[in-house]
Amino acid sequence: MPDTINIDALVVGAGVGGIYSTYRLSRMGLSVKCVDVASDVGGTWYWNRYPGAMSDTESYLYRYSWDKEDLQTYPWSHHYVYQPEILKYLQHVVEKHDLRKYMKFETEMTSATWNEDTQRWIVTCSGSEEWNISARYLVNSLGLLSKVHYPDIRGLSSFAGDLIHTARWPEDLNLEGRKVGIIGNGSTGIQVMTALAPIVESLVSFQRHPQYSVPSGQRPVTKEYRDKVNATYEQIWDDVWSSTVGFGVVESKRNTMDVSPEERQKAFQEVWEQGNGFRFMFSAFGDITTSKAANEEACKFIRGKIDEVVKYPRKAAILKPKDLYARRPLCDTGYYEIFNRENVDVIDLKESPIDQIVPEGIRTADGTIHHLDALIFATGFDAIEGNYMRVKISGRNGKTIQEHWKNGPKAFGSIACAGFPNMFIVAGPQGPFANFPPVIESEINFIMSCIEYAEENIAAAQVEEPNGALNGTSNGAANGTSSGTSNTTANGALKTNESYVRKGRPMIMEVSDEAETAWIDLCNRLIEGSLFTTTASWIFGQNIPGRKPSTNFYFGGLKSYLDWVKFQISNGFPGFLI
Ligand code: NA7
Repeated sequence: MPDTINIDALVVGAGVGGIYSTYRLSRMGLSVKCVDVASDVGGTWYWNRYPGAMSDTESYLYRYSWDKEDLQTYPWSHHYVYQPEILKYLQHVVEKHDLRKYMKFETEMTSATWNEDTQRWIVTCSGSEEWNISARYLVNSLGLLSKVHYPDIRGLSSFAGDLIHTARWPEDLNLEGRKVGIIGNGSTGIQVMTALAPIVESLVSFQRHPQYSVPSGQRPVTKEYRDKVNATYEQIWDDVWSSTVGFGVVESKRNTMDVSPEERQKAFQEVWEQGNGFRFMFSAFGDITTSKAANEEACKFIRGKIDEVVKYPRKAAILKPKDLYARRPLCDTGYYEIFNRENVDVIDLKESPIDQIVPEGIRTADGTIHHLDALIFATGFDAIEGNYMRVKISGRNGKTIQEHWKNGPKAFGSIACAGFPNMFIVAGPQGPFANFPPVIESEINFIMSCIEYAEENIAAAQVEEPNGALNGTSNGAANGTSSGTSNTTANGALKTNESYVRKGRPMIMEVSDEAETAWIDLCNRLIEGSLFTTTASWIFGQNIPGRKPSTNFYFGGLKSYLDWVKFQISNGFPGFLI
């Protein structure tokens, strides 16, 4: 039996969310550990190393807002950061704030069980060595887009060449001069295809639904541009916190059909030239995602661009989407252009579906065998709930997260679940549909407010302790009888908490069923009228065959989420049965 390590807080996952959670908890004076199954920090950016992997948020916003000095000084080379640069940035943050000492890699949480007697989470971890951890707080930052999804295609394991998922890209893989096939043309697929087209012998995209994509506007960052960003950073972040999608783009209120066709064309052309998917969807007009007529205008414009760019009419026809422009908006660095190359082709799976994967490649329903040396799956993720379903997390009365989420994943304010005391989720279900880094920061700030509230209330309760066992000082200097679990900090508050826990009356934060249900109802109401519901994607969990669609995001916008969080905090956390 491995020894049990007693700490205040365990963070699971060392990606963008896990790093910031570890920073906040350690600065609060709590004893904290962070585990990750990977061999280093990075989360999404540790795993997704495929060629062309890039964030589609402007670089100056694809970072933490809380280190003002770093915002001014840390370099970035392009308007959109590529994966190696993002990973380097995250490693830099960890080093700069000395967080590595709290982290343990190649360590996977296998179960987490709430213990009613001790009011603690008992977490088992496997990896290079087995660990049992007993923690008062469990902060899961397991990743929203993390569990890889392979579609169930007949014959998949029979393929004789290299079979690769984009999120598990082998470091030594060389595709130069090889015949490559790819399934999946979402954000990932279009990035990897654009990067591979010039180096492979042939590239065939096996495409089910074509997608709308617009130019990203990728280019190197000039000194003048960087100076301008630095000079206005305060304003930039203020604008993000008061925006809907947090992408640093203008969010128009103008209706598409209120302007003349010429003006409409001009507005679309302007955002097309500036680049960025979220800009195209939200800056020219304000009703692209809510009005079918408006949406059709955007569709017509992009289809026209595909016709202009792609010189082969057969390929252009396959690449032009027929459904609405209502998935997460994509942007690219020359995706449609690659189809002008002789070595790049696209197969319409609607016309001729994949019959089966065979050792030499893919056989489509028309009997053609497409010979391939390598087959890439850019087929996305079992998003949001995927990583939670494979861990046994048992809350109050032994109820598991699988049971709690049997009708779809749900979390109050995206951070906490009813029946799972003192457990928090970063980037859980029903978080704001907006730029991930500011969303993750906002959710963690909310989680930390909950924990701070609990900690402060322990201290207050001690003052009232009748038997005088504790000295009752507000800074929490304990009476020295702590069980010694706090070996990382001399901060008195920590020892006080430990003493209090030992007395059997720990402070806990637990969301009520009613509050959780009310949040889900609100999220359901907010998607009424949204065109996003008209297309099947991971946003509603529909990319996994057989899964019931569920409302996985809060579509009220980042600002309104933050206003709601402020209300929760300033009203003493009404959603919690404290
Ligand atoms: P996505 O956006 O979920 O895209 C997955 C792609 O894989 C999409 O084109 C799917 O086609 C395709 N797919 C999945 N299963 C199949 C089968 N069985 N046959 C053919 N094609 C299939 O994942 P990404 O990794 O691109 O992006 C995920 C998020 O990461 C993205 O939104 C960003 O936030 C970052 P379909 O459209 O379902 O026909």
